[in-house]
Amino acid sequence: MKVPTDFSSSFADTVVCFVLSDRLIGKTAGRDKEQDSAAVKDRGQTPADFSRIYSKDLLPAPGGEELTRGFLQELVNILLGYISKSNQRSSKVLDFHHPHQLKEECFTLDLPDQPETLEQILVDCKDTLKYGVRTGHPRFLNQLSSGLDVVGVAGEWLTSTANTNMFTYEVSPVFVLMEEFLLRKMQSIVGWSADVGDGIFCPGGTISNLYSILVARYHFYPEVKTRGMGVLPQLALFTSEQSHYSVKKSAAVLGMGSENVFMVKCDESGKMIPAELESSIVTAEEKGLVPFYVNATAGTTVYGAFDPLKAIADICHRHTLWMHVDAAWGGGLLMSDRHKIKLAGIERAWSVTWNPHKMMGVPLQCSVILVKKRGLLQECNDFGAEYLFQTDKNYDVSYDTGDKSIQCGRHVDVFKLWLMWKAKGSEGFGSQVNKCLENAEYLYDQLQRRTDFELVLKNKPEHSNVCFWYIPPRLRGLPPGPDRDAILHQVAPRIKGRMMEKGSVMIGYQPLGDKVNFFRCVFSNPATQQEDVDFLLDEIARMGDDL
Ligand code: ABU
Repeated sequence: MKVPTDFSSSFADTVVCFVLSDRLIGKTAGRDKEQDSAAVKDRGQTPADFSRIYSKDLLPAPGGEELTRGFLQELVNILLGYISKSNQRSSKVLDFHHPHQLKEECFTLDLPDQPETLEQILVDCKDTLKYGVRTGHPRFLNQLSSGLDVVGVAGEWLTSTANTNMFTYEVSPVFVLMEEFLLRKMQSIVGWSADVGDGIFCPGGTISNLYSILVARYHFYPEVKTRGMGVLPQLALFTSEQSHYSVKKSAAVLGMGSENVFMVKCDESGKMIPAELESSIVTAEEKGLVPFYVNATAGTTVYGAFDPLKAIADICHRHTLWMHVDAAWGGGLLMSDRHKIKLAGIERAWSVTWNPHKMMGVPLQCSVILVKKRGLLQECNDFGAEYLFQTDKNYDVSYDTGDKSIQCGRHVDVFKLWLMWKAKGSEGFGSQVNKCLENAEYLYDQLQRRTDFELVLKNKPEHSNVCFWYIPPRLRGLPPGPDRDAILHQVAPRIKGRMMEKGSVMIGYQPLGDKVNFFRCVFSNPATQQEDVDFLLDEIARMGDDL
């Protein structure tokens, strides 16, 4: 929404106008004018009129403290309104618009040559939230990462305020120490002894998995760093057919070729079959390839399956292969005394991916690669840029950990996790995980009882993923087969589309193997309750009754 621009004056050459900004309050979604006025009175403050104030009037402008405070307080009000609404079930999960509608009717994406007022900037902030998706809403069940943790938000805001870079202790002393501490804590939870282990925070699970392949290759073939792939044999990697696509993508990125990733068969619940891994290794060798890396998944993306880590570790040990565990999704279960048994054997991995931004509800992004062999990340990736990693600094330069990374500049992802961990304790994270899995069990029980739904997997879910079909009335009498499947394939996307347009709930769907489109419900949001599960099933039935 565009606020008319008044370029006639700015704060610097006008009288400070400490009256409530009618234009801002009247023209934005969410709270109404009376609510905002009342909130202002409650605080005993009078906000600035931002219609003639520009960013240049804020700090570091001389005397800009009051305006900066007023501006940030307005922003806090906007965020608070958003957070409150996100927790109200009467609010929509999203206010869906097609891309052309958003561009033409809701938003001006054009960037101006002249500065716009802070009133406009605050309206833009409100509108950005208004037309986005409320991933913290209790009925957002679409993605593995969800939730809206207030302490996590505080951590992210503080991180941006500090606006620093993780590459050196020199510019990030506290965050570098926090990262080292958190990595060791997570290594000990994985089950590694204190004297081994290394790691780094990464921009997401795909990059963490890429690191695992990078260090594995370097471990076996350190010459690759300087001489390239031409001096290496044709390498083979192994992962299950239900694992994340990032393994293939990484093999492509790293010059090994996605076709040299062997997709190992899974059982009906989505777990890698160890005997199939063994025979894939033999097949690769017969083809003249050299196996070096196995990815086992702890919590597959669709079914939430846990590969048999001990059996896979035995095979890796026998063949001297690097064992990685992609626990991006399942790693959070390590925080739960009730559920960590599902990852038994992870301590035998040589590297582990674990995304606190998934099951632990930390704001995106927060992903970690843990590597058992200390120093390997540094050896594999360092180039010792002399302008950054000087060796003659006035402190212990082993804390300049940035050269372990394939990035130069690196965002501070650790602080929000550290702060949330302080605020919840390990037990708090454990309870959060338990609650999500209880929701999954409740959904599974409801699906078993209802005749209008069919479970994709008959067994109780191991993780918080529950996969199912809705069967519309006209399909209920039809025998299974291609005719029924052709119609059923269209049901989930059509119901999802209707639910998005209504804004009532969001849930994912996909086909998998020979199975036509089915819903995948995942719980990682601590706000979700059993009443939301009931609502989900009833809403799907309402939306799909005529299909
Ligand atoms: N990196 C996997 C995320 C997939 C999902 O949220 O559904």
